[in-house]
Amino acid sequence: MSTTATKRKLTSLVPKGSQFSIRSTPISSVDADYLVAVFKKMVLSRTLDVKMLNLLKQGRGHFHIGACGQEAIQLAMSTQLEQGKDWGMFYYRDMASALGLGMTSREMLSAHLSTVTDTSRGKQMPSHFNSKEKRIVSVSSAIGCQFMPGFGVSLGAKKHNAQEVVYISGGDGSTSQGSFYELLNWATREKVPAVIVIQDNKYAISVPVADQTAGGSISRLLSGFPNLEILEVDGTDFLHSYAAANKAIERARSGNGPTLIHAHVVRLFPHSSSDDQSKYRPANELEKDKKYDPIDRLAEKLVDEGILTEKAVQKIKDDTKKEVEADARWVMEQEKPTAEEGDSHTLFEGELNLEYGNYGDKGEPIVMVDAINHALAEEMERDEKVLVFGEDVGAGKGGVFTATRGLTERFGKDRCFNTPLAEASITGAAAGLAYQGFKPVIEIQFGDYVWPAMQMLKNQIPVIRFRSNNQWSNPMVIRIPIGGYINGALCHSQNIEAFFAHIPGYKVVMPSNAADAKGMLKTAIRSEDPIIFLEHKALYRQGYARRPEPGKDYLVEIGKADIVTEGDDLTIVTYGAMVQKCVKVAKEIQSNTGKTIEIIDLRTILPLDSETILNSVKKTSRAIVVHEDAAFAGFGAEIVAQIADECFTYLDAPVKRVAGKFSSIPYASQMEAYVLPQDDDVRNAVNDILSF
Ligand SMILES: Cc1ncc(C[n+]2csc(CCOP(=O)(O)OP(=O)(O)O)c2C)c(N)n1
Ligand SMILES: [Mg+2]
Repeated sequence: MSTTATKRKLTSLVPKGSQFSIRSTPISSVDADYLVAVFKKMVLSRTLDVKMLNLLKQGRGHFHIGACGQEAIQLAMSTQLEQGKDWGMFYYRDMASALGLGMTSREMLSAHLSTVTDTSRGKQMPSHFNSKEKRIVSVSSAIGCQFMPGFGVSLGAKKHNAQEVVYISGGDGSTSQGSFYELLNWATREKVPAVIVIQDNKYAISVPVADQTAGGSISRLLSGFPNLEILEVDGTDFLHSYAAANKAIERARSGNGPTLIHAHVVRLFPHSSSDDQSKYRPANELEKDKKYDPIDRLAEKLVDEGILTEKAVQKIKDDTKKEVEADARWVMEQEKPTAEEGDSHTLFEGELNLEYGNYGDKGEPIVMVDAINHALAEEMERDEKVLVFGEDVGAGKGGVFTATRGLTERFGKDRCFNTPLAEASITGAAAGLAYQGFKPVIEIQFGDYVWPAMQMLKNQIPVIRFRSNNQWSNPMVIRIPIGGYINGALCHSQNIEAFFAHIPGYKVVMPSNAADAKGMLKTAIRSEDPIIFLEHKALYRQGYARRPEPGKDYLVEIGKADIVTEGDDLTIVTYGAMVQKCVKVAKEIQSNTGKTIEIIDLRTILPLDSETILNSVKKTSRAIVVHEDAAFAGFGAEIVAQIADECFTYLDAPVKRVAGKFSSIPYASQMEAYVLPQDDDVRNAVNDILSF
């Protein structure tokens, strides 16, 4: 460490002439004990980085990604927040942020060594911080995954009116993700209590900022956002960072809206233990960065001010090293999770304690879309935490299919509201609101437009329970109109159940009539898992999908198929809009041949009610699977495989699929009919298999 005699003259990392620059807080106005405590945390973070790298060299652990060089801004933010009240929506480089919010050295080392004391219990890589108690939402590896959930948490904070502040953090590279701009758009529109900190270490792995960001400066790029305060700081200078964090936190706490802090930092270690930065960074640049080591910079100030002596600084480093060594020994003595925990906490493992099947007095016949509307209204009435939002769902239109009509008028626009036209925003906000204890019931306008949300729908929502070892969860309902037969062409006809059936962490539901839709939606809203609720558009107002309206206590169990007709000669497994086709054909066949067909309406795709299917096939010895989506790699393939596995010796005929062609859906009626399964296809298959 340098002495006063060799004091360096560093120019600020903030570019000259920045319009967002802010004055540093004078050291004399900050409590000396606080500064020493911060310094210790900085040293702890660094010591942990070094220790983990050493453990790796010894063959202990598999991976390291560090905060080295970025500790000052992280601690300036996190130590000015209130532990357990404010929120950390971090990324993997935030070790000092996580320590600042109260996570411990033992927790960090436990994550490195995947022991039972790791807060993710070995599910996540190290530095994927997680602590419900400290309100640190389990970090994803996926860049930008924290942004929209961070917005959702801050929207929830605003709804709770709890003066909570949400610290959302990311790297310079992460600002190229669409979700970053989606965050800024909605956060500034809502003036949520968020502090967004971009830790600009000039590289995204090997890609320099100049190749990443238009004009080379993220803060300059954002200057047009209304309600957004932008501050640009030298993030290696603690007191400069402190000033910005202080101002931003104060602004958020007092309800004045979000701040973006553009913090210039240095990445002193390679991107990760899998990287060698000397291959792409010039040696003189690496040397120069070392001069900006935030630990040296703060130490120098503390010594200059007489708050610590150089000896005391050294003692802090030595003592911290001893503590970390002792913690590492302690962690090495902890047990490892069992192999069988490897797929635990994929879904909620407790009891829902719901009573199913209580239809009540039969009401007037009702179409499916109205049944959905009534289920939403009843559940919003029952539980004020239920929020309904999406594109066009709010007052006036009530959704393009009218499923949410009247809800804003009845429950207010705090509970049923329009969102920006951005599916990643809708799903991401829902995730954050769920962490805040709300029950989001969101609408994706068409299944065909679910794809912009896939980062949230694959890497965040279904996996948060698993990766946080059951600390965080995302109970919510994602309603999605799907399906063809409406001249909807390529982008208003898609069937998407097979995609979601392949993602652990969801339940996937697809009702075929109004009563099931109402009962299953109500169950979904009372569930603890994220539920993909697929609504076939062609059924919304279909006469044959009408049912007498069940009462408000009617719940249908998710995961239980319905035997629509019993039969002895053939089993048809189907769901959604195909159920009616099968019922029609079965009736004809029975009246023509006397043969009886057992039709199973799955109602739930995931978890699959294999038991009902297999028992039926063992009874009838013949099976056909009918669905609208393409046969190739469609969901029917799974059902057929299970029948082949379990029922081979019972079968009297091959198991056949009736399904769509492997094609996009065309617009013109004759071509749409050619691509999608028709009554004749079902009839022919039934005749083939019955006569085999
Ligand atoms: C969506 C996504 N794409 C690619 C990656 C692989 N990846 C991991 S870190 C990283 C660079 C991130 O750079 P930056 O945001 O500047 O953060 P830094 O690591 O520099 O702190 C990349 C490309 C990823 N994790 N997620
Ligand atoms: Mg970077």
